[in-house]
Amino acid sequence: MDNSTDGSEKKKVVAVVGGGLVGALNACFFAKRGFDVHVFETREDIRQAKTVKGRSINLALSHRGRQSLKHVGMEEKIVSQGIAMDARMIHSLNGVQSPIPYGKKGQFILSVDRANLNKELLTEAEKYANTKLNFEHKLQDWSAKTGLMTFTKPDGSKEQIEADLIVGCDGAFSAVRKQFLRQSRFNYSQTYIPHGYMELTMPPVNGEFAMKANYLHIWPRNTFMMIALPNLDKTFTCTLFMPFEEFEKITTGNEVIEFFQEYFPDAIPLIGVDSLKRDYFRLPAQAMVSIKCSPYHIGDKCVLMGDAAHAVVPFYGQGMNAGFEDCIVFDEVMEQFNEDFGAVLPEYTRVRVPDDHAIADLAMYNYVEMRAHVNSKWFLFRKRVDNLLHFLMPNKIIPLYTMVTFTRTRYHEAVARWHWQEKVINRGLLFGGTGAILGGSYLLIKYPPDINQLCITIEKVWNQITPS
Ligand code: FAD
Ligand code: EGU
Repeated sequence: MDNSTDGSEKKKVVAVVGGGLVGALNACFFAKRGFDVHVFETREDIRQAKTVKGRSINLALSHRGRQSLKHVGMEEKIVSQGIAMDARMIHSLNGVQSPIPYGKKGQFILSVDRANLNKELLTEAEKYANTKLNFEHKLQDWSAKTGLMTFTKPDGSKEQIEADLIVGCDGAFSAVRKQFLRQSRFNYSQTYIPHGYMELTMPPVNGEFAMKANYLHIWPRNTFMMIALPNLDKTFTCTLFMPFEEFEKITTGNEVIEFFQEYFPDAIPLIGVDSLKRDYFRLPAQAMVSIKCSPYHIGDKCVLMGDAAHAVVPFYGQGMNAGFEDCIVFDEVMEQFNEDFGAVLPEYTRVRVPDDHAIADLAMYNYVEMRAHVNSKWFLFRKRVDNLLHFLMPNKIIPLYTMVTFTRTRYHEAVARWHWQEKVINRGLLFGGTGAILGGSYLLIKYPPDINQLCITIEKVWNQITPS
């Protein structure tokens, strides 16, 4: 970059630690502002790697994530490589499948391939002349006083690098965050949930998707749950969630089949008996952790974003979306405070912490809720009641997942509004119920209704609560 024209000093150096989803996207945001951007990533370049190891194969991308991609001109490209999911498909134990739309026509979430998304974002970051990607650079330590970072390389050698701003996007087990733990007044909490997850692949049948493609398939069975998202190669990636204790109880191929026979019988022929017996033992179940901390910054030197700042359990499909939204929020604060890091960093912490903590709490709440009493009947019932209330009072009652998934309503405001709605609904049920019975009877006697009009209204309501 040539900054000599405006007479100001050299553009500042921003070190983005972590070239995962949030790090790669963030590099684009900083590069777009003209900073000298250096990305440091432990792994080799995944665009050249033969196999990409890592968490979860596909992810649900929704509005917040898309808006963020749009800021760097990547929305269209990523959306075109995703598969739209217009509804959930709820699988009952007896094999019946019931769709529950996410919203109106044209409201959908996308199933995207994690590795592909990461590759595209790295390639986009690299298009800026002022960006340099450094692979096989593992941050080992850094000094909060001087900002000097130490990286180790695969051959064991070390490299020391300085930057004006360090952006920690190095995931849930962040090395950047280690220095924060030594600061006074830094709050930190982490919780591992008793559940683990395991991914299983459902192959195509005669070259076609084994189940309906444009759905997020869900098998809700209280303690046990499975979900499946479609991939471009016409496979589904099924994710089985259950307590580690239960994972460990199953030790033979036949026990795997018996377990599926009891809880997910319709999935057995689709995954295939032999692959099921094999794949279950290929990798151990993976852990899930929820991490909250604050503040997100140290002075004018360092800031945390993405999972490094807030790992959430995946029970709202929002981890990446929230991390992507972090990038927009930071960019907005940068605009507001003229890229003055000393002012930007505290303001970013101030505005973002309440929202990230809110989504972490919501995801944990939904985990507890689903495990406690969500079977397929309850899931269908709750979503239909939500949709009915929204249909009757479209401006007053908006389902929580709608605010979370399809708007950029601040997460903490969505939670506050949800609490308010629940209050209104409960009062409505109490007073409205009694009032409706009394008032309704009076009106029915005084003004006998036109039976045809009544039937049309009842039919509309009925259509809302019963499956098509
Ligand atoms: P990561 O993706 O973890 O990337 C961190 C990067 O930093 C990695 O590349 C790593 O190699 C690198 N790194 C680590 N340490 C160092 C170091 N010391 N030096 C240099 N580099 C380092 N989110 C959604 O929005 N929708 C979903 O449907 C969804 N489903 C999920 C399902 C499961 C089972 C799980 C576990 C998570 C899911 N998530 C989902 C959450 C999502 O995966 C994360 O929120 C997202 O990956 C966070 O991105 P990140 O870049 O912050 O961290
Ligand atoms: C979990 C793991 C359905 C991908 C939460 C819904 C998820 C995803 C839901 C994973 C559920 C649960 C929502 C979306 C999404 C639902 C949501 C969960 C994607 C409340 C790859 N969740 N997920 N809620 O409403 O808002 O459909 O691993 F089963 S997308 Cl747990 Cl919208």
